[in-house]
Amino acid sequence: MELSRRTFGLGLLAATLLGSPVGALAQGATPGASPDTGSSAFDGLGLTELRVTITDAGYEGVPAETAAGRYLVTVTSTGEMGGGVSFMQLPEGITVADLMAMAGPPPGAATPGAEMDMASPAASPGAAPEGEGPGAPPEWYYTTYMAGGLYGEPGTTGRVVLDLVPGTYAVWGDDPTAAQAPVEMVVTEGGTGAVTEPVADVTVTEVGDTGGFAFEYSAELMPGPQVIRIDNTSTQPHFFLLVRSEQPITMDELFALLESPEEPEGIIPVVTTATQSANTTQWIEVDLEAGYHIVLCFVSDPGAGGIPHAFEGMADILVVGDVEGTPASSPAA
Ligand SMILES: [Cu+2]
Repeated sequence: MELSRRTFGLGLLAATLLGSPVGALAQGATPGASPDTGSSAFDGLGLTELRVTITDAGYEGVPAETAAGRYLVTVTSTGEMGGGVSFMQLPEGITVADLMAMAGPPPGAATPGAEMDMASPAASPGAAPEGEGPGAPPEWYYTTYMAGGLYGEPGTTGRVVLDLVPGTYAVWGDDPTAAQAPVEMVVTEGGTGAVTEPVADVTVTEVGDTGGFAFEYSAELMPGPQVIRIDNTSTQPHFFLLVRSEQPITMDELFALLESPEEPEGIIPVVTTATQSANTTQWIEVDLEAGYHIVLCFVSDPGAGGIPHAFEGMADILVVGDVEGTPASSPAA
């Protein structure tokens, strides 16, 4: 499973955080994403609502057809594993079945011990497979419309505001190896819902072109609840993975962690969006503790041998709030 995630462009840190028992354990020990409190900064905007439940087998609440427009998507994860809800348009001739096959057979799948070999440093994200190799996303992945979405840790509810334009979508886990079966959803013309813009506390702009990408921040992230707007103005799709580090961490230590075959310790999931294509915007809400945070994107760059964006500039360490003199793991005052 991690093998396929890796060949799809995810590092071990992400593979560990996205749906592994370790991520779930960390989540249970020290909640990152907040349990549903019932209220939301997105309330009262008059947006069309879509409530999606992630189970270990698939999705509930995804309509076969819905009208184009701006949506408030509430994602509730009730299974043991968690999973993603990603809204990705399928190009003509591509079906949801094709989607799950697009990772291809894992290289060396027939070789006993292949999984162990993949855990060696030589197979780290820094030595990512070629963009055109088996398991690389297909070309259309970089041009199709992806509205974004949210990853749901087990037992949590999260909200995201995104735009659904007309077309045939796969609602899926943002990962060909995800446990959840993808669902097809047709978005028709003529939505009449509101197109209100949520008020954002911080805008994160994803910038760059093949070979170099970055997250730019309009303001510092602060402890407490806030809305983050994410604009992708770059030339490739991205996701926004935010985790908290219980210990202070440097960029050198972060990259050592990304290269390491060891499972990371003291890394608490906070929020992970589904992948959004170029020229899209989505809004998420987070409730942050003070402390060291890490922002990453692992979409692979086909123009640079399939290297994950994290190694092309999309890796940041953000100090949220005042952590001087207090352990980074302390709750926000
Ligand atoms: Cu990216």
